[in-house]
Amino acid sequence: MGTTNTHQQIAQEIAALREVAVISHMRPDGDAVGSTLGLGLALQSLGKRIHLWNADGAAPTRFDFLPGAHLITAPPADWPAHVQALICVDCGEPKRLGDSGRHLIDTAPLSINIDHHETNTLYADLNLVDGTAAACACVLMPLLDALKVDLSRPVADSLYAAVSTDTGSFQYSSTTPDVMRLAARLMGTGIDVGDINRRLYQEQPLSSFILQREVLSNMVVDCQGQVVHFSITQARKQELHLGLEDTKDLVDIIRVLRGAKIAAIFEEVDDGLIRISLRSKVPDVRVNDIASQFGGGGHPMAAGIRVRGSLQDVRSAVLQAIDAALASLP
Ligand SMILES: [Mn+2]
Repeated sequence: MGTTNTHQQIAQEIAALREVAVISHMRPDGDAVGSTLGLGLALQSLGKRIHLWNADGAAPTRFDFLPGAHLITAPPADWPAHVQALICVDCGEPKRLGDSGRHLIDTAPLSINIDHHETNTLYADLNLVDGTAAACACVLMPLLDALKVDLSRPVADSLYAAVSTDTGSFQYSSTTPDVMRLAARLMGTGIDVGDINRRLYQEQPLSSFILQREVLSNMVVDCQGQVVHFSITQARKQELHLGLEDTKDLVDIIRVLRGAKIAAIFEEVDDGLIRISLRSKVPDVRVNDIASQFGGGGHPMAAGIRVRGSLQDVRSAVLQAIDAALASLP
């Protein structure tokens, strides 16, 4: 386990490299994709050769419009000898890189971890982690400054999408004055914020409506309205012709219920693997503490778990832990 380095130290190391790979966590969200592209394109503008990877082998369709999104591929099985470093973005622990990514981090000549997960395990040779930052892109920005990157519109597009998505369109309490100053600075490059927001939030495929209908019909309100949750089996997803990407932001549909403190989604992924998304709406209930009881992690207000077991068993165990957390509230 490493320690945290400064922006200047990391910038100095990166400045000396000619060819680097950037990888994010699997099932990438806007911050993962935006940070990958923002950093990648910035390094490219400094004359470096870049490789952009994630375990899914592409950016999710909804981020297709970001400049450079098509450059993202699956990581190779073995470390390419000519690449000098692996930079991980928005990834709290190696297993979230996927199997090849986890292997590559051990074989890369230099690994650099740039992240904002409070639970980050400082798994790389060099680590730049700020657990209080609203998005990984917020940690990247001072690094790009230290590298003397000339902020271009493509870089600003990506970083803006990253910050916007990780702050729930600047709605979460992580939206500090510094976040708004960063957003203003990105907007100052001339990016089209109206267009980015339309593409991010107002272009949903029909499958997402089918899923929303399913969620609204089957959500469960528990604990005198303090908990709202929804479960979906593998079989039901197949009946509805839903893909992996479709089930991403389900928890955001139910978390807006008035009076709910915790929202949870229980999704059967495959062969007895259950994925759980947890959201808290009150700072007193830290869902990353609940997630860590089941081997998961994340942020105090947003966390996740992947665990083996039956949907029923896993759900009742997690709901019990949520119950206990709520019962311990003052
Ligand atoms: Mn993030």
